[in-house]
Amino acid sequence: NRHKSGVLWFTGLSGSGKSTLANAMDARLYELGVRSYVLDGDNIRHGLNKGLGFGIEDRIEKIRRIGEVAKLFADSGQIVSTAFISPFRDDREQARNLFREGEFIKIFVDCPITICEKKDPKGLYRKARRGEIRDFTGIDSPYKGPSNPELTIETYRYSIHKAVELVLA
Ligand code: GGZ
Repeated sequence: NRHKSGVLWFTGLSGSGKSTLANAMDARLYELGVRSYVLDGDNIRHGLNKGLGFGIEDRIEKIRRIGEVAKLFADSGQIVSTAFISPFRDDREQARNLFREGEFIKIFVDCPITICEKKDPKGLYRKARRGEIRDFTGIDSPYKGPSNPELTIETYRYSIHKAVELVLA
């Protein structure tokens, strides 16, 4: 069962729904017989990116590594979904440059910060507002929205099911 390989590069704020959408997409691809894998904080932070934090230099290095690992997964014939804030354009473009035309699909997971902040499941926005966490994306660290995403999903408008269908299409 041969299929295309490549990367679905989800980018967006903390709490915008990147991991949720990437994991739902992964489940859908599995149903379709497509080999896929998700890279997100859960499987990357404590290993590959251990010791790297949220300052600008560290974020750049984290995204560089994720691009390289995503490339290996794509080389192995899989669709890899990456779910990291990846706040900077240059870093996302550097990742894109590792792939052939059409193999890198950047998906802007678009959710207003007011909504992300209202949900705040881990209480991180609250801590950032109080100054208990520094360099928090959208509060005191920048997020540069993509100017040329292949796709934008306004997650606050859609069910997860609908969002998955939009990505699949
Ligand atoms: C942003 C932070 C920070 C700071 C901890 N800034 O909602 P979450 O918890 O699960 O998603 C956020 C996650 C972001 O990690 P990434 O690897 O995606 O970021 S980046 O691509 O910019 O390197 C949040 C948590 O880590 N978190 N501190 N200061 N998010």
